[in-house]
Amino acid sequence: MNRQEAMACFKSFPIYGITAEELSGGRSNFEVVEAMLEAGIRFVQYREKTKSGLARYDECRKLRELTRRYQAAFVIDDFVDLALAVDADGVHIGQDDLPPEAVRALLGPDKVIGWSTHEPGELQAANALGNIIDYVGVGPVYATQTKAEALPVGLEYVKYAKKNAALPLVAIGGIKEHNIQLVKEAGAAQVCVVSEITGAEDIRGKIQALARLMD
Ligand code: TZP
Ligand code: MG
Repeated sequence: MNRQEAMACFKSFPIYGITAEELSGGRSNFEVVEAMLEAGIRFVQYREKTKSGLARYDECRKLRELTRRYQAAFVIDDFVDLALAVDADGVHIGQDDLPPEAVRALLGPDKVIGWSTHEPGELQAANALGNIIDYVGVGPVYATQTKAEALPVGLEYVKYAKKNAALPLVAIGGIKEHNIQLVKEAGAAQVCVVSEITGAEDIRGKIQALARLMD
């Protein structure tokens, strides 16, 4: 799929999926992503900070094939080389990764780039990048064990981003069934829920419940 089709996937379902194998109750990333896709998620990010390059490559080749079968977009956190090697649809990068301009130069014009932002200055920087990136991450909205070192930015920043972002946004961080509606009301049309999904006994049921609350 091309960049435009990948962003159509981003917008087509309110929940954005991210892997977290260590928070998946003993299930593999493959099993969890398959359940995400069956429940309707159409944009999946592979986030794996600690496995070897080879283990990541083997896993992503399988996930690429799986996501393609469901016509879902597949992006990779941090590793531009891995994204190119498995023909992923793009990458997600943070403020401390390669700069977006450098990533765009490596990926070419037809892949998606998402960029994490945590405060108004970073959002303004994202706006100034114009067509280099495709969407911004906004968070962590609430404190989260999944990224314990990151300070929560609260709903105020979601509201600021909704008002000021020139690009689509996805809110992330500590979002769960009991608070997702507040995040929606703050202006997020897309929400990323990690551990509440990967750790759910019934992943499909959890995603459907979350999606209903975003209606
Ligand atoms: N970036 C900001 S918060 C976060 C990332 C990757 C993790 C969110 O995980 P959870 O389990 O939904 O709080
Ligand atoms: Mg990163």
